[in-house]
Amino acid sequence: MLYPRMTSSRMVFELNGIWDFKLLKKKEERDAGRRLKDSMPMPVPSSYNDIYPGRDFADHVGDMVYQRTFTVTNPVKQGRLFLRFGAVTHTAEVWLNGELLGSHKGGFLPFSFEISKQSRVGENLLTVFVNNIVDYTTLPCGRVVEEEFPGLEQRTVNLPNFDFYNYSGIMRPVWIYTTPDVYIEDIEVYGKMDGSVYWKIQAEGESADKAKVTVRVLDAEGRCVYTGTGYSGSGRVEAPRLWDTQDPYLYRLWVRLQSKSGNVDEYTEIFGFREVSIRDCRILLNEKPVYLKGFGKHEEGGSRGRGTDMALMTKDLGLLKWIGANSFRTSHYPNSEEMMQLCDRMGILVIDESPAVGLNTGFTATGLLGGNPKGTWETLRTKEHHKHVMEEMVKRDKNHPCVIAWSAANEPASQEDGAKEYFAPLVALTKEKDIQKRPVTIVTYEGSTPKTCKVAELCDFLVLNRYRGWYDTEGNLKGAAVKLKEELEGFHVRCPEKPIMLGEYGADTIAGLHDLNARLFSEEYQTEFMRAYGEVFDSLPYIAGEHVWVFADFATAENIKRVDGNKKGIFTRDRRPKQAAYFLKSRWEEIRNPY
Ligand code: BDP
Repeated sequence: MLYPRMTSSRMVFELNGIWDFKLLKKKEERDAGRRLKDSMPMPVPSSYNDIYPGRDFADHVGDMVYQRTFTVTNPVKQGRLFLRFGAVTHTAEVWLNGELLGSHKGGFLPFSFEISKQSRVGENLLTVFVNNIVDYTTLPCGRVVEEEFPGLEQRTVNLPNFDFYNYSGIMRPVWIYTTPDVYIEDIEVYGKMDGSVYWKIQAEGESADKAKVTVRVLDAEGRCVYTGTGYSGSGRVEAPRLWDTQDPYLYRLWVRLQSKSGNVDEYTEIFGFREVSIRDCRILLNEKPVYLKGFGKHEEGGSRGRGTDMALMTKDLGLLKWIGANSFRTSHYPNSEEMMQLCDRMGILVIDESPAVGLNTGFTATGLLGGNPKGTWETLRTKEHHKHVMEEMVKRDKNHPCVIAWSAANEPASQEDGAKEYFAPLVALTKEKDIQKRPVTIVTYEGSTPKTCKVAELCDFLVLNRYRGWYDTEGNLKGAAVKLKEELEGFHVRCPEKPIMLGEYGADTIAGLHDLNARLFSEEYQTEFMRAYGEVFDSLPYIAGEHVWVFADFATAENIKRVDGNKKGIFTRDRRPKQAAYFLKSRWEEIRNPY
């Protein structure tokens, strides 16, 4: 799916800014064709939750509505017009001038509608109904519970099956953009180490299959280094400058499509020449082993919640560089497109994770919110949606050189019967859709051991989340290290060829709390925790990476295991370093790649 870009044949207009907003009561009457009454101003993009005070406001369960007008001018009406959302969490129903355009399910991926017919020159009324419920059909998963207390009104509560606040709303940018009648719908481009470049163009419009396609590969200075023709094909660039973490050199594929009737569409897609592979317990970038150093990372902070914030995302990647990290996992949902573009540019490796978190009816990270005694895979109804989401994610992110692997899920019930049957088709589909055949993984939790895990063989590399020394063996890091090592050895025996990395390990830490005896919650304990895990990794040659949980403190649902959110951040929520940041910085600066 192409990012909206201005080209010689396309105009792009942002619809970001202050929209009208209203929370809707159950069964409240709606009229998408009229201006909202009693609305409040709401910034887009942002999560709506923390913008105004009030617990009922922030924790609203169900529907809300966003509305705005925009003006279309005559020149804009010449070609085709599209409306595109970066992400609306979790479902959106979109109306223009009182006509339903369509709906979209899944809160972290883009979608668009053609509005050539429904839009008019002059003022247009755009209305978006948003629903934020998570249940056994959505990704992420949750439960809806009707709470009843004598003498009180019934109350609907939505219990997330995951450990992050259920931020929602129009969280990423909104645009309208034009294209000619016959236009480029999608581009796939892959550059390999030997300079071979493969492309595939998808076009739409009358006799689109008869249009003439020209492609050019441009280097970073804009010099043309290859020209080709055809909807799909391959060519070769002499001695390409490869993309890697030290030198994230980017090329562009310029595409020109000329229809039979003579209309021309142009688009330029960014890509890099690089290869990812796996061999002998190693993840290889351009045939050289790369040890992954970094974090699981939430896309959030401050009063905008998960709303796209270019300053915050750039600062975060600057901090990753500062600390000596080279990678992160987009835990637990695809991050914004702008973030992926920035990672391409700054040379940060990304494990791109789907929003499939909480697929576990017997477990949640907080140990409090889950709890359905029935088997996960008989209970959940996410399978078809999950396939759709994996396809959408690959479609959106396929060309990014920064994406080195796909994660199909975080901490599913991978030890339960039915897990293999659930995930095998998803892994196969992901591979089928990705011409680069990037590695696929399923991130597993401690309930899924070397003996009980049912999905290890499906994964190209194993990513394990472990909290020895925190959720068990707490305060006893020597004991924790023994347990951790035993388990890693167990997985290595089971899958001797596969790289193994930690996807999460961490300890809640209150910034400013110091303790000479390195007790739980102190900055010293977090540092010692990192040291203990580091020693285990260093003693096992098949460990291919370490992702600490978590980059920065983050908001969660209210519960007694969280004091003002999850505090396992190496940085605070406002991005100040805790003591362990300096330990990790010196450790990671020592671990040179390739190793
Ligand atoms: C893991 C989850 C992560 C949690 C973390 C924790 O993958 O989302 O935030 O535990 O407990 O189980 O901090």
